Amino acid sequence: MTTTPTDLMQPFATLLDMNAGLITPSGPPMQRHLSDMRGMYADAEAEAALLAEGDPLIYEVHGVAPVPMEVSQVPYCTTIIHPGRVGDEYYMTKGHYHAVRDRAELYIGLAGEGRLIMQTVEGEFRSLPMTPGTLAYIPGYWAHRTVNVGDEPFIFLSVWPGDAGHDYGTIETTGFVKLLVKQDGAPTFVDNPRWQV
Ligand code: PAN
Ligand code: ZN
Repeated sequence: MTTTPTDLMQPFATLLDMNAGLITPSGPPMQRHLSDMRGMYADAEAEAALLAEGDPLIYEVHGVAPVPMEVSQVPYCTTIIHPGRVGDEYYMTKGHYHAVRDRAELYIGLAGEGRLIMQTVEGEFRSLPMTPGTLAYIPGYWAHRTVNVGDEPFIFLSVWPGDAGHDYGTIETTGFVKLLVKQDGAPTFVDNPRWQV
């Protein structure tokens, strides 16, 4: 029989405000302003104009659970993507692969309307709509980015294996296969001119 470790971790609970996306208690949120994502939006002129106007807050991440980043743990956090666009392109997260490529993740929609876009290194592309209650499963090997296509904050909870890690560099270099832009008033996918395998 497996015995209990002597340095046994204690159970704990935090409180999730499902409408606001806040977790209590939690440390200070991680904030991503446009200046933290330079070059990730296609319209460089629109990006420069917004930076000159005051560098808008694009998204924030709240309450990564204070657990060791080990495979036996399941850290969690909320992401709040504010409504807005850089040119025609909706506000979005940076997006990443997991550093340990086969690690999966669960996204749980809490508020607002978004899209979860995913791709493989070979350029296979998928998109899932996310609204409150959506349980979106991201299998290993799929890079993932979320996009706010509504007029309110788009908020979701993420849960993932603690050793997954984040690889942002690959996406910073190639971007995603498609951009999500507002065209004729509706979210529309267009090819990313900078995509390269
Ligand atoms: C999420 C993301 C979060 C922010 O918790 O880290 O939504 O997006 P970026 O990390 O791409 O900036 C997750 O997928 N964790 O693995
Ligand atoms: Zn992830």
